[in-house]
Amino acid sequence: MAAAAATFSLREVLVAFAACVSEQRAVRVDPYLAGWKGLVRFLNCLGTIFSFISKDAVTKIEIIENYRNSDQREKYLTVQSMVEYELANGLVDLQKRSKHPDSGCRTFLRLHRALHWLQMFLEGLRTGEDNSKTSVICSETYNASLANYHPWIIRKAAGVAFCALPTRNTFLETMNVGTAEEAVAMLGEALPYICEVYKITEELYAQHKLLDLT
Ligand code: 1PW
Repeated sequence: MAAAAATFSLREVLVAFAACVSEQRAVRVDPYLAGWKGLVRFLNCLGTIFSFISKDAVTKIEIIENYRNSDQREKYLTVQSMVEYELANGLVDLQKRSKHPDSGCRTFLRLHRALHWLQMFLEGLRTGEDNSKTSVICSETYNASLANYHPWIIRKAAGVAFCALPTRNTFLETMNVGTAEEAVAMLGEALPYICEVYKITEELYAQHKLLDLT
């Protein structure tokens, strides 16, 4: 764990998200998953209490990776091509989860919603006071976003995990980007990329009425 923490830098995550958007404003799946894998490593550095959170993200990443390794891999190159392919071939359960419980569209939507939380959380961290509590920033942003999609039991467990988060400065140092000031500067540089990836995906899902997939 300590060795992983020493070599891991949150910068890798942000570089991956920066590589997501193509010239045609398509969201590339591979760098998106690479960004998420980095996030999972980061969550694991924060302690075992976060493993229930990272476990679900790992499951979702693997489902989409399997599509990327299947015969249909080209269809899953971008989020746009995935949506087009799955909708055109009736591979998405639009009403309720039944024949296609793990469609790419449904699975990706879970990561997309979680990314919104991450975006708000990192923004709160970036603009927060030196001595502000990470646990408060984390739970406020969670309650305003992802919590709306979670049942009570998960909200409760998440709340317990957040209490274990260190103070803002320690947290910024865990990112392994340098000093707290350097980490804040990196966030300022990188957050617009995450916002862009989020915005494009949100618009695509809204356009196809996929934002409520169960
Ligand atoms: C320190 C801040 C880091 C933010 C990382 C964001 C990771 C978010 C993952 C939250 C997962 C909580 C536990 C699992 C819940 C699932 O039920 C839920 N999954 C997600 C990603 O929200 C919904 O998936 P499901 O049950 O509809 O397949």
